[in-house]
Amino acid sequence: MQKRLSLNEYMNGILAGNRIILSRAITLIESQLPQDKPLAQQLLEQLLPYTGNSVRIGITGVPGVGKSTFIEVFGKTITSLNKKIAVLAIDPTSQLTKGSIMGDKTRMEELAHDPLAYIRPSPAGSSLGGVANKTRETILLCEAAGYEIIVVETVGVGQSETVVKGMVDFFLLLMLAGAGDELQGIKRGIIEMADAIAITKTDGENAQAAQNARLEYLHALHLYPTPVNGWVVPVMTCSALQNQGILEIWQTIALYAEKTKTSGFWQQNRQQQNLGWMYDFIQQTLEEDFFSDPIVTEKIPRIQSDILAGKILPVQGAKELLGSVKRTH
Ligand SMILES: Nc1nc2c(ncn2[C@@H]2O[C@H](COP(=O)(O)OP(=O)(O)OP(=O)(O)O)[C@@H](O)[C@H]2O)c(=O)[nH]1
Ligand SMILES: [Mg+2]
Repeated sequence: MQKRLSLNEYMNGILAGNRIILSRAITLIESQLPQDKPLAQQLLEQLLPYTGNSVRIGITGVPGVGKSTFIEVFGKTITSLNKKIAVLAIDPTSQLTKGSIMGDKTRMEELAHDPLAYIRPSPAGSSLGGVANKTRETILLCEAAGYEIIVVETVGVGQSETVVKGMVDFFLLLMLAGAGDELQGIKRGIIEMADAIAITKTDGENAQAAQNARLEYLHALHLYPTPVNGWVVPVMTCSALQNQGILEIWQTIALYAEKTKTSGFWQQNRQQQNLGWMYDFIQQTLEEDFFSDPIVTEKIPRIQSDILAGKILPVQGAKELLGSVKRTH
């Protein structure tokens, strides 16, 4: 294992925008080792005053829609405006998209070498929907390191969208045109979460289909109630390949930030997200403590087989396990 730095070394390195130290700090907070937790916690607490000053953007879309390619071009657009961008790519580690990180490394090659950009693939771990456990903390570290725009990439296949929506300011849904789609298997709830829809790969033969799709999605969006923040969700078209429409998407996000900061929605949303974070943390901690309890670990195999054999009711098994844990909280 890599040697840990001191609290001050992490602090100073991050505040100076040192990417190597930032990476090491993220590794520290992602660590499952109990002895790492106090230092990780202290670091986050001390960095808190330097956090919060970014635009946090979630980007989602079905596998292959073009997320990584989009983020590469989007990222270059941001850095060409002389702004710093961090990309947190969730590695889905699922059978569905195995090896996507390898692909992403090559797809975001140019951005990866940009001194104003930082790309961090995170292991999805076992947490809900494959969103890395520590993505929220990682966002804070990146903010302290001076990243003004933070992108969280998630694969649009499951519950991960809800989780990511709960940690970003703006949620961008990438879609394809002309897939003869009933909204392409994107669940209704995800459309509802979007702050903008971008139809990507609007180039070549796809161009006309994209315009049609745009109208279709606009129509579909009319069926939803207007969002509480008063923002009218735009449907945009873009091509990452031809670098078209990407700057406009950034401008739309910047406009959203401006409007919602003025109205107060931006701040309210972050407050609510912080409450959500607390409740998630409680849930996670209780669950982790429970399943790492030695008595639980010992009893689980027997109770499982009793349930499989129909000897006891699932609730009975659960009660026995729950009852055998010493409460420490
Ligand atoms: N024509 C065209 N092709 C594109 C565009 N953007 C991406 N592609 C192609 O679409 C394919 C998938 O792109 P990715 O960026 O890997 O898509 P992804 O959504 O990140 O995929 P996963 O990581 O597997 O979920 C690649 O072959 C890209 O070259 C575009 O704007 N136009
Ligand atoms: Mg990708």
